[in-house]
Amino acid sequence: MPKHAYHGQLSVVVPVRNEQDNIEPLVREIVSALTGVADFELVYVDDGSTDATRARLDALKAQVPQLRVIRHRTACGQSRALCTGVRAARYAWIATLDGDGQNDPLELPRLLAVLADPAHSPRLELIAGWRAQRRDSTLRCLSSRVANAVRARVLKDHTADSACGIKLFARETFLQLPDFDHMHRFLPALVKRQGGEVVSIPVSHRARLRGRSHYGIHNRLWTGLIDLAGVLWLQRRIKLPVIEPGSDL
Ligand SMILES: Nc1nc2c(ncn2[C@@H]2O[C@H](COP(=O)(O)OP(=O)(O)O)[C@@H](O)[C@H]2O)c(=O)[nH]1
Ligand SMILES: [Mg+2]
Repeated sequence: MPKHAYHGQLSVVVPVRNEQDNIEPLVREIVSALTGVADFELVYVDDGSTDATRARLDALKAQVPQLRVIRHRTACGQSRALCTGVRAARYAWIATLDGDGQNDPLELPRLLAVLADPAHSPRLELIAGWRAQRRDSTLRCLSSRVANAVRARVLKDHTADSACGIKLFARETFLQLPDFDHMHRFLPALVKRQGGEVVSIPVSHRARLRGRSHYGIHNRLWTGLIDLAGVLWLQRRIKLPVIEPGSDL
């Protein structure tokens, strides 16, 4: 029996900041991708957007009964927004994807199929998307490739694309992870650190059609290097007990 059983119920958490024109198309795509596949709720976390994101979400709630909206009064970053959504989620398994439409919601049923396969390991706690063909600028693709190579080498997390926005994971697992800004880029290493298994699945990736990216070289590369050192330290400072059978848990 897997530690975190999947019973066909899924919470989809989408962190967004200033994505007004991406809200409606993506909500509709997610609903159509999951209808008949899972019993789902859609939790949008609006991280202090200053555009019409909130108004668009509120307007959609009347039409999409699965939609819940949580709003941070001021921006606290993507990791915190994800965390707020996971805490609020009702179901034991969480899917997340970028709110800008770069991840295709049709990949969600593919990730769920991995989970539904009875042959998967009982310790499988994270299924991570892997953008084999990124649709971003040459500079972004190149910097992502270098960052992924350095991270995989330093952390030995055996993950090709740690920061891919589309992922499926056990809620309880996520809630046990260390909580820091930018932690969402290190989920595979952090899940493995506490004994969970992770698989990467190649997923499609799309160009951003509306709005613009929130990350640049400064907040991706330099912050990323500091975070890498932090995650390495966390990896070295964990001790996982093996609980003796017969213990009164
Ligand atoms: N909640 C929250 N979400 C963010 C923030 N920055 C980016 N995002 C969301 O994270 C996703 C990916 O961001 P994006 O700027 O497209 O990054 P890129 O695809 O890596 O260039 C999108 O859904 C953004 O709306 C933030 O500060 N807070
Ligand atoms: Mg993007």
